[in-house]
Amino acid sequence: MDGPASTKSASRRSFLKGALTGGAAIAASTALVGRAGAQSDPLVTDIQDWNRYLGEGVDARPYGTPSQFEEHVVRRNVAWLTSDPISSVNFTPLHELEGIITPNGLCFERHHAGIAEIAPADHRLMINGLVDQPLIFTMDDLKRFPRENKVYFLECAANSGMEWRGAQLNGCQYTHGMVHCVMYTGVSLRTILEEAGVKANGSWLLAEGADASAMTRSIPMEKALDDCMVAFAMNGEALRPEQGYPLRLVVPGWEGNMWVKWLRRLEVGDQPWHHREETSKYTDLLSNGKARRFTWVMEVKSVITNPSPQAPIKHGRGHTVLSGLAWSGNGTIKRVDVTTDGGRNWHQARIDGPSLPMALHRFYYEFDWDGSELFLQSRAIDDKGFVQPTKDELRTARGPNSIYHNNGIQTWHVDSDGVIENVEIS
Ligand SMILES: Nc1nc2c(c(=O)[nH]1)N[C@H]1C(S)=C(S)[C@@H](COP(=O)(O)O)O[C@H]1N2
Ligand SMILES: [Mo]
Repeated sequence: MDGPASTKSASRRSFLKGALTGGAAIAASTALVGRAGAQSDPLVTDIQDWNRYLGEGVDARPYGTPSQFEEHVVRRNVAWLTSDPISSVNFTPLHELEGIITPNGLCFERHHAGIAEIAPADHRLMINGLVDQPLIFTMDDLKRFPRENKVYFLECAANSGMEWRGAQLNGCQYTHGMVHCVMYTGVSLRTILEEAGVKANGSWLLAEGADASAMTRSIPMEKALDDCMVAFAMNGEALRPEQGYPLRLVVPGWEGNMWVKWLRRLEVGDQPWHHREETSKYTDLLSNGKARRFTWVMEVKSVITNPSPQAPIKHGRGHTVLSGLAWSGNGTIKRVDVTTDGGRNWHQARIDGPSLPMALHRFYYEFDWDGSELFLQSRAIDDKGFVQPTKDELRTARGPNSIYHNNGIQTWHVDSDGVIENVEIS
């Protein structure tokens, strides 16, 4: 790397320290990462096409899409996974995203029978079972109830599932990309249930989707009345078909498979309907052959999204921004620690942006890379005091046969060229 940014890392380190504590003014003469000699750069001195010709008018892009230069920022799937029963899944490109909100077109998708295409005028939500009055709502009916706006993450219980036995997939998109976080608009489930009147013995709720899988999930009434929603919008616009248009269930902090898409029926009962569900698919098998059931909360977890295998360090040594995501189904993230040397030294990361319960949190750690090999890890702690475990701790607790609910600490190995690989260290 050329320019002043690559010289004298020691003095730059002290500059950085000053900058971060508000003392930037004193070091105005040494640019942090800028370059000298910009006057000889043709991109600065010459007239460019975008400067010379008129651009497209306001009628050219009635629904905007990202820049042509961002074409690589897409959901991706893993070919060898698709013949498996846990098929029909693609992954959020976490390493390309900023902040805490996932753009609608990049939210990972997981379907059991593909995307149902439903005209909102033809959609109905029915409530039956142990209620005073069974009811049917149209979408227009639902939009006459008071609304709420809430930001939540949704994580599939199978996220990081391929990583149980060891490092597998090379990129946080694949190891951690079955998570997204959007602002939902909808009606609280409590409002809908109160409209129908839940009978005293109504302790469970069955939620059913209108897609060809007719997916159903049992949800304890306590959770249903607490913070669940029936949502019709995400990030300010109607739900995307992939995410359950026109209506989906939102079950904050709990595993993704309960968030029934294309929601068409809610049945109140006095016991769970587990015999009708594919519980085996979402049950953690312990080494003694017993199943770990009723594990609905997605526990505290984090991952460094940059640098990472799909986002290597290309700028060489010097000022480096480490960035990542942390979340907990139990509440907010109180703290994230990061290490660059495989856990010998931990540093408290800076959480930036909103800290909302059961939503993604964005963290940063700025450091001066000396070009030596690194082992990057992050470890999140939530506001209930839960600490993200190591993968070894998880395996000791649950044995090697688990797939679901892997919230273990992820390690990225950075070599001296800045190339990054998914590894495990112990
Ligand atoms: N009706 C219906 N709802 C569904 C599913 C489905 O296949 N059909 N998949 C579930 C699973 S396993 C997950 S992880 C989430 C994924 O939500 P997303 O596609 O919006 O990311 O939806 C859940 N809701
Ligand atoms: Mo899932």
